[in-house]
Amino acid sequence: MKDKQIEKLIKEESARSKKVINLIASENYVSRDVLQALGSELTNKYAEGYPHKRYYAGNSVTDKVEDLAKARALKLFKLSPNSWAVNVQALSGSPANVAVYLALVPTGGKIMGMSLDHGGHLTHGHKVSITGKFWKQVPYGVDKKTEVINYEEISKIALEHKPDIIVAGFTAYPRKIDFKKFREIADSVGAYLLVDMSHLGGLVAGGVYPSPFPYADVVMTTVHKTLRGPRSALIFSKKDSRNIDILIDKAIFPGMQGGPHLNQIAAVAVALGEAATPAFKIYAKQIIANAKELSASLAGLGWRIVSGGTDSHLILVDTWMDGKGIGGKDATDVLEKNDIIVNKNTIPFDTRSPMDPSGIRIGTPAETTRGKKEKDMKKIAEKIDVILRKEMSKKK
Ligand code: DSN
Repeated sequence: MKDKQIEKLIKEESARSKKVINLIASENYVSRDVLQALGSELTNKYAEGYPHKRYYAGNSVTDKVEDLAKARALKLFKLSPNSWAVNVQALSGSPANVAVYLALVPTGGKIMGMSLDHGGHLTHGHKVSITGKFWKQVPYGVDKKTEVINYEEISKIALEHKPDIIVAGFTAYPRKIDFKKFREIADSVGAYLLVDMSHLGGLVAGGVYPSPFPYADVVMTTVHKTLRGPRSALIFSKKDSRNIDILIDKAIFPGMQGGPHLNQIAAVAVALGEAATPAFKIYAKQIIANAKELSASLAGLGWRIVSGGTDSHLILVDTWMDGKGIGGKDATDVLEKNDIIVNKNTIPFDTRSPMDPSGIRIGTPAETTRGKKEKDMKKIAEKIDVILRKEMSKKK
């Protein structure tokens, strides 16, 4: 590169990321092909609008890129273009969720989503997010005793508040979601069902996590987590007389965004092609096997795992353990000093603050991409245990 300052920083980040054990549940390592597409000339082109209906001339090639990304997205999740549409222009997960609400929920309407401290996302209606300012959140959480979703409770809340849309899908909930039950609850109050499978896209594509498509009206996923692609999002909508797909296209452009990032869309197409291979199915299976091993090993070493385990790529560890352990911030900091990267995270019914919560969130997609298996997870659990206990003994 001619820009030596930025070149140096890119190299530094590359070296940092290679040196550490990366357990951020929402991160991954993309292929060279994805990087190449991201760094391509496609970044130069303005293509406001949608394929074959653009506002600028010169889009004969970009139309093919976007058509290909859409076709691959539908094929990966075994969706017929007659029944499902997909929008590939959302820049990332948060704007994708906002676009869905903009399309389907009147301003001031109700979004029923999981509370942040129970594993939901800011864009599920939290008050600090635009989604909590333009719409009103009806929060739900997990059961205090089991720390898993109690569908009867969710049903009661829905009947009481009559939300316009119910969001199923989370950033820090480790268990399987019963999408059928969510459908029944949504039907009981006439609400749309949005499944935010941002964390789960690669697991659903790999066939190792239940598919939400038989039940949802809209399914959103980011591409950069378990799907191992560039930062981006896909919004799938059921095609029927409600015209959800048309409303969502309009919400993305011209509602919220301008020119799509065609280099990003090309990289999405590359990642979707990779996710359709048999090797990806093996990868997805290994992500979960690794998470289960990490969870069991940490539990065996005396750490409390929220909900007692995991069915997915992530686990929540209660490091604080009612004052007998270590706070989430201290745990994250000391692990980083030892080249293990996790994020501090609230646990359900947390009495501590989000800046220093009671737990950490740990995920296996990134290290599984690097070829780690169950035996490596055992060693990682032992390392985490030694580091945290040493820090705890210093604080006594
Ligand atoms: N920041 C993402 C995560 O880590 O889950 C969600 O937006």
